[in-house]
Amino acid sequence: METAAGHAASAIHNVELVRELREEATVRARQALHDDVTDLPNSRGLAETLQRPLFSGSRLAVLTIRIDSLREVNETLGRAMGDELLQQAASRLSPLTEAGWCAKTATDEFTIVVRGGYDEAQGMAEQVIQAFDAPVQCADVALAITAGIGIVLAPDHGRETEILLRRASLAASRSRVEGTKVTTWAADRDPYDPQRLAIAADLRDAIPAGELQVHFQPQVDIESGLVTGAEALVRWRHPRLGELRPDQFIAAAEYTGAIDALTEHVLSVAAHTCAGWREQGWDLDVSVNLSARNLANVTFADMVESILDETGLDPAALTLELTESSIMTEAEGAMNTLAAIHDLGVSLSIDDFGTGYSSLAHLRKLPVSEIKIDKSFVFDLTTSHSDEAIVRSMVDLGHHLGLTVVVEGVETVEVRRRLAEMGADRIQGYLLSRPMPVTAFEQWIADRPVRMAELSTSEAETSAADRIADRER
Ligand code: G
Ligand code: G
Ligand code: MN
Repeated sequence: METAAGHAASAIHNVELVRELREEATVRARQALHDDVTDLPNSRGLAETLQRPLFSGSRLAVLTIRIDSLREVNETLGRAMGDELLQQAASRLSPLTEAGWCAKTATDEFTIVVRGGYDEAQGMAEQVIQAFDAPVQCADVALAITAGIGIVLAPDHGRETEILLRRASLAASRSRVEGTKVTTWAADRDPYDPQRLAIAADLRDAIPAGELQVHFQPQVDIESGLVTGAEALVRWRHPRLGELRPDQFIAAAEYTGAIDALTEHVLSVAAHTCAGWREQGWDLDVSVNLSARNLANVTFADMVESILDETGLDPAALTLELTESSIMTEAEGAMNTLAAIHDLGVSLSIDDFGTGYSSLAHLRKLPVSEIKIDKSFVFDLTTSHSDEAIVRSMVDLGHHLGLTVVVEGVETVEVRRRLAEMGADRIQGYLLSRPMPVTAFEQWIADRPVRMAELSTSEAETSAADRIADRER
């Protein structure tokens, strides 16, 4: 009897012991997978969550958000305030995605994962920026949260959480270094990346192998709605790595010297394609991106000239785009090349305008006829007073200098409307279309108003206006 009672008692005791142990194990497991300060999953917790979707090859966008202001808050207001800042940041970030998909992956870093690719990543980055728009209230202090965002895409940039997190974090640091809000990880800019060297080596054979393709993104006259031309954008169908975007290989092309052949290829495809459009009566222009290295090549202008000869393209229909920084760096030789291009009757455009340091005085000296306002100023045009003021003054500045003002990154009807009010000349952006292969471009254009060689302008304008009104209705 006594032993039975004793057994019963120790059985109860054991049950409790087991329960306590189990609870403690759960707490420990939770701690191992969670961050103390915010109670969000840590990198190990995130790795567990992502294991299955990554294994099955799901497309995921991973955004690492580095809180730049944390350090200053810790140092000036103390750790407790820093923790408070992180908790508030966590409560703004975690509702943006699925439960468990927002993690605290380092002392000053959060990581958000969403399903999808580049566009979903950009969309989420915008939501993050908005979430941090208003300062957080910690005790009695309003603290601004400043952050840099780094993006990686799975499976393109990696299939393991550890690699993805490292790359996203690297991209987030670049955002801070370069003063951009959002940076997508790029193989050719990752100093630790073995793939970068492979890409550089593969590039030499890519052109003869026909792996480089040229996509076209339309540009439209903002007033008439007429399609006026397209920007040619290179794509690389890598046999093993899939479709690569220019930011994954242009830098490699520059340092291996393959950029000359690459530019020649893109230019020749673009010129040939555009000449074909013009033959069928479409009065379209084409823009091609150059890199700084191209200008340093003394035979570059000759190459452009022979492509014009071969394709029969009117030089006035060709625009070459250069970034501000590429014009500024290669000083001497660049100026000669620019002058020679200008003498051919080819137009020059300053790409990503507003992101470099070209002085007004310098701009005046260049044979430039167009500026392209960088998309980073355009995305928040209707919500940010400073972006709106910047774009407005860039439009005015361009017009004062007698330049055509093109605005890229136009994604919404509201932005287009605002730009029309500001008097911008032409727009390009996802609102019209993404860059597309030439066949898709020609289909796209088939049911839109195109600037025609024969058609009188007023006739074309009427049909364009009607169509735009129809679309907006
Ligand atoms: O869509 P998108 O990813 O194509 O372009 C990314 C960047 O790559 C842009 O800044 C664009 O200027 C650049 N780019 C696209 N095509 C070319 C090209 O043929 N040559 C050079 N030098 N840059 C390009
Ligand atoms: O730097 P450059 O102007 O050449 O950039 C062209 C790049 O901009 C290409 O990568 C193209 O895909 C991208 N792009 C064009 N329009 C839009 C847009 O409306 N939104 C976004 N996010 N990117 C755009
Ligand atoms: Mn461009």
